[in-house]
Amino acid sequence: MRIDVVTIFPSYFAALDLSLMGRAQAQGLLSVGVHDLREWTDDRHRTVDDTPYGGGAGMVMRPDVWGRALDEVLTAPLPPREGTEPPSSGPPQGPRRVLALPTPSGTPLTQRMAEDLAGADQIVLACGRYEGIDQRVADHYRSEEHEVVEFSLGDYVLNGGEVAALVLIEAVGRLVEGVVGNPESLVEESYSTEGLLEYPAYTKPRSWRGMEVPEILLGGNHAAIARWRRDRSLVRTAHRRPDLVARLHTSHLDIQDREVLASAGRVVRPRRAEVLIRQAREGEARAVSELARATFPLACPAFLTEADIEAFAEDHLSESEFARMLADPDDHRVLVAQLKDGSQELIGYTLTILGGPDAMPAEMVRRGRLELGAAYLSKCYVSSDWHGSGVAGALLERAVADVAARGRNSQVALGTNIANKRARNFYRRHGFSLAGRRTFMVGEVANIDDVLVRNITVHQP
Ligand code: JFE
Repeated sequence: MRIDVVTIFPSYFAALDLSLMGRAQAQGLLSVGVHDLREWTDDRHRTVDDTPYGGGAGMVMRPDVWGRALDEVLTAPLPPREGTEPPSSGPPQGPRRVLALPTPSGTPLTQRMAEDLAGADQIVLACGRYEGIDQRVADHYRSEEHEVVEFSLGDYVLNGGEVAALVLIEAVGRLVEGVVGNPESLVEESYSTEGLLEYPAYTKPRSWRGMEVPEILLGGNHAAIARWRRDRSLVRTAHRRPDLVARLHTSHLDIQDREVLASAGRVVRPRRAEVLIRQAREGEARAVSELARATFPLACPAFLTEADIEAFAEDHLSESEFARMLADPDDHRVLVAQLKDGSQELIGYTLTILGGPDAMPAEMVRRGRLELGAAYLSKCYVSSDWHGSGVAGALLERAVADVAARGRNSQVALGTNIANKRARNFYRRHGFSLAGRRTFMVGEVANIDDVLVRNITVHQP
């Protein structure tokens, strides 16, 4: 590939003789020509700028000087492309020459653009200074023979195009075949990591200034390491680049991906949303009761009648019952997941009972292998519109962390109907294991639950 740069500061480009770019030039993979724009001036003072038509601050670069420079550079003969035969039929194909103009008002340079530009035969970079180059220059060269790209690096203002040109040359240059010695290190971009930020990297020493390399990276469990790295990528992306989360292909995200994103406040299914997981406030008894009544029937076994369900809701899920619990945050922890949109809708909640000898239903304590004083996760529900979003897993982890932070309990226990396979898998994935069974009556019918427990100090998400 041939790269030509036109600038009033050729010395900026000395950096291209170093490192990878220098070696690529020595090997003939890249050929870079740097030209001083002032060679194409025609006055004693070698003038390249003038005052702007229409008034305003600063100076603008003259199109006539640029036109003479670019005509010459864009028509210079290029060596024939390696490994390609000229087409035996059809119109003769000229080389692909791209004129690239750095400007703060250009299209932000992306990896995708760099990949595309790596297929050009020649890239000519026209580096402006002052307030930029007369617009007619870009407009003139946009034609059959030339592609013109006006690009920026991002939303900040530089003093001229030189630094942006160096960035483009490096981003494109390393994609040219042979420039990067180990092509594997080009980017590990599969369709599943596409659009995510990189996970953090660590090397020796293992302990540095009191900071340890994450334990998981020291073991040989490659699947666990891959999962951990993916979680770190997801959390970073959610926090630092919400714009990237908004463009993720949600079909490439598994349920744990969704849970990790939801925990970081970004729900991607069934529709993208921002979500806040927080403790319920005292004034919210009505809203939480409504959510509880709407979600409770979803998890009820089929043999329960509507009357049974209604009676249960009346006794346990009423506004006054939640008002009582919300007034007692020492023993009753209610977390809610709330949409951060105009609706402010509550879409999920957990209820955990921490304290006292009667935290746990009596039949669970008798039947299960529970430590006395385990916290009881009584409810973990998400409204049906948001099933599969990851919100339930995010709520559950937050509820367990909340119990851990209170410091009174070493376990969290819960009961889930033996027929509910999805719930069992969900809790297993979150570190719960079977501790026993319990039977209790709902109206006339016996209901059998698995009793599941998780030790809150062991498993960290
Ligand atoms: C030039 C300048 C104020 C230009 C025309 C040429 N991402 C990015 N930021 N800044 C640039 C690119 C850039 C590129 C080329 C440039 C800045 N300037 C300075 C200053 C307004 C301008 O508008 C001249």
